[in-house]
Amino acid sequence: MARIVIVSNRVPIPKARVAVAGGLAVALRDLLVPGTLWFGWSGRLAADPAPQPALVEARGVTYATIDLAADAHRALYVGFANGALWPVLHFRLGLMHYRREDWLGYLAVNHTFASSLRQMLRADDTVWAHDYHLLPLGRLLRRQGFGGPLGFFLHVPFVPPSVLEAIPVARELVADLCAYDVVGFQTEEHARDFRDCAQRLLGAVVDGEWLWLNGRRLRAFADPIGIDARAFAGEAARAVHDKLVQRVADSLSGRALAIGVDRMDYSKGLPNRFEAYGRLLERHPAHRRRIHFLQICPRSREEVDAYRKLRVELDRLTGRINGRFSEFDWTPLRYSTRAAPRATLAGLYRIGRIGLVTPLRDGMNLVAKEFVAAQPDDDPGVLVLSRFAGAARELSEALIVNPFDPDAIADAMHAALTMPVEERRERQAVLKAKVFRTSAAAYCRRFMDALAAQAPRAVAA
Ligand code: GDG
Repeated sequence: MARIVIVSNRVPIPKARVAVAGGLAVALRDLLVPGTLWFGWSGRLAADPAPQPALVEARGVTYATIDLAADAHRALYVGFANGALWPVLHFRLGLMHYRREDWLGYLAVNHTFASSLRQMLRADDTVWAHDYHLLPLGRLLRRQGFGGPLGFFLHVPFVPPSVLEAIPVARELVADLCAYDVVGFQTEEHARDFRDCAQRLLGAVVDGEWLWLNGRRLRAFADPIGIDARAFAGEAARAVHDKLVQRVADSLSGRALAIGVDRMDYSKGLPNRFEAYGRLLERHPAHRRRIHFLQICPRSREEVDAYRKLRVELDRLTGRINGRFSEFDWTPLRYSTRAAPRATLAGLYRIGRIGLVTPLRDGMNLVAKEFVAAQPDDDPGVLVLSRFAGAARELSEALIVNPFDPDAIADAMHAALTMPVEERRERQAVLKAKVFRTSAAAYCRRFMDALAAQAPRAVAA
């Protein structure tokens, strides 16, 4: 069997004898069989990084990482990927800070990645690159003579041509994606937006999920990412005995728990969610003293200005809500910027009466799926889900809201708090079946099948 080579910005090297922890490593677990190679950045900065990757073996998988110079990392990560590309791909043109030197730095790091990886590649390898840090990698690998199957998966949304064109290198980015054989997106809407961009900016010919460009055919399709629902549900059931989960459960004193879990990111719609909670307490005073809202919100990308501003904004809103509604023995909003251990998180979801997932735009949003997987069947909680999360395409039995409308979120919270248990069970049964069906394993299998079906790569138009 051909070797699979995974490429991502960060590489989750497992610690000895510790189970795979989360994120991409969980999603790709089925591919982490002996012989697989995973390549990317070590997470370390070095004054003069060596081009040769450092190798670590764990359970037969080779993890190959390189260090980056501080200015290269700044241009790639802070400057272009998170300062320009992330806001554009989340429809936030006003937050885009494009600098030509960042774009050139982004290209340079992709070049370093390609050269360093190229030394390790065999002719029959299958390469699967991940996410918006690595759009040009496939083209650069081709330029260096790699001829094997090349796939790419975009974890974040894609945008229509009229939005993408705001970034001065829109054409280059679309051309870079077209260098792959298969490009996967979270939803059909994102895949269609990409095909539209390729048609309008490059003159590609679109035929269903296929694109013809310069005599080559590539496929751009939806492959929604899933979670390992069975394992997560088990973890959630066991975590009810977790000390911290028990302490939180005791502290509720019978009140309902509304829970939100998000990296602190402006795409997650946190200020609107906080405001919605204030509206709920204002418009439905009966819920006062009967609910706690716990927002877990680990800090993220603090090198980027917009993220620092968001933190100030959330501190202010928390103070305002608690100042206005608190009673001497009741604090309505608990807000933590520290990350919780994964098992604790699973247990907290399980005791949650409402899961609040209200991003303004999100590729998929795994928290929505984790919340569903964690719920007990007999007395399940209710998921309140933004229509602009990729997850809403699948999880239509959640209470779907427009996250730009705090009153609509407040209405959904009220509906969740007053929903009869029979209706909650019915919704949960359908949601759970979907989350178990669209698993991480199914996601990997679909992508690998698509990549295998693309061979032979070059077909005359
Ligand atoms: C990108 C796309 C897409 C969060 N806080 C803690 C914690 N988490 C975990 C969650 C979840 C993951 O992090 C977050 O995943 P999301 O999907 O919600 O969001 P992004 O980080 O923005 O991910 C997104 C995803 O890629 C996958 O393709 O769905 O649209 O933006 O698993 O549980 N985990 C722990 N402590 C925390 O405090 N342990």
